[in-house]
Amino acid sequence: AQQTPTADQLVKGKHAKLIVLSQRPIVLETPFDLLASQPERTPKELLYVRNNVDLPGYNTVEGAGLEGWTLEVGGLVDKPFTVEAKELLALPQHEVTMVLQCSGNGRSLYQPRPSGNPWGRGGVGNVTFRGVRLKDLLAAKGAKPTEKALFITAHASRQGNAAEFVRSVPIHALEEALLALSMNGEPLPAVHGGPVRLVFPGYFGVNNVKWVAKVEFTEGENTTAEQMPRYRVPTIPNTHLPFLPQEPGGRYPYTFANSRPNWLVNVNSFIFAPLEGQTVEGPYVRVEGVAFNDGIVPIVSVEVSTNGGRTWHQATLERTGRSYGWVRWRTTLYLRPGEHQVMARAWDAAGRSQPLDGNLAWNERGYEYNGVMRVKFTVA
Ligand code: MSS
Repeated sequence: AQQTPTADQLVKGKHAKLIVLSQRPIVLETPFDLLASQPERTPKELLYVRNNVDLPGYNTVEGAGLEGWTLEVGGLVDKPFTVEAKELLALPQHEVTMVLQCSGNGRSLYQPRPSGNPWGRGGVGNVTFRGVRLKDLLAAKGAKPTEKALFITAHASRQGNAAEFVRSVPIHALEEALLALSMNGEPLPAVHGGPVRLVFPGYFGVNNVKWVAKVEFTEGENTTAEQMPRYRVPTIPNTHLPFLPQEPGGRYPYTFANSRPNWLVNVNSFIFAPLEGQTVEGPYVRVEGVAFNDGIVPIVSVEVSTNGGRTWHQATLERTGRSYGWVRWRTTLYLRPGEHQVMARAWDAAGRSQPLDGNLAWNERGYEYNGVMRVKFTVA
């Protein structure tokens, strides 16, 4: 029988305990206890990997050479241009800490199980990217998107015969779009898109195109598979319904008109302590975790419940204000010896929160799960 290679064998420098969801393309999930062990920032050894398309030779957490890498900027822009990646080093650098989360994160919590990689909750991390803002590059080159440009469409490199990987996001994302050259203060790991990745803070993982080779301003969304029918959820367009609930297990005839892409990250929170199945000392029990949204408005509260959601108790947020990174929260509960279940639910300033029953958002590919997390543990 063939042995499944471990994560560190598939990607040099990754923690051996990352869960191999797929070898080709490479998909590695961060075990939840390891994610929780680094509540401030997710180190490169632990950060999940999701490739739809592998780039041959880029399976390492080491940086990738800038030499010879070029970026083409075109489409609906008054002055298309090509730039050498190393020229980016001479432009003003900007830093952003953001949640990088696969839109399939939490998929295995949907019932029945949708198609796709069976992510638990470990397809996520909190990382700091540094690089050049796309708008600063445009300004430096004296180029402007035309009025017809409604989307930014990014293409990954096809070197080594890689299949195409293309994603489009709304032009609004130009405000924060960053051509990232480093992550967590080190050269951007090759497996995470080095030497250059176009990141969109507040947007789901899929939109953050690794190994970016071409950026186009376009009138419409791209029509390749990663934009349609994949990475979308059913909705009623031009309404503010976040998703159109489906009969779990059913099929949906995705079109541009009856669905929307996995763009903005929805409100979510995770409980990092206690962990599922743990036994902790009582009666005072520290409960903590993280919460995040799309960064457009602040997270304003996280509440926890130990009675199945009948009553809720406010946790303390580590900081306030808008953020693309996650915010830590904590509280102390008084609990009797025995078994308990704690739930956590985040709210943002726009009144957006998480469904108690995450299955409400069931969709056939299992995207955008943000149901309230429940953890069972024992107080000694
Ligand atoms: N990019 C490219 N180039 N390719 C691929 O495949 N994928 C996606 C992004 N980008 C890709 C890209 C996805 S899908 C995700 S999540 C992300 O990425 C991840 O990241 P990392 O770094 O972690 O690996 Mo889902 O929504």
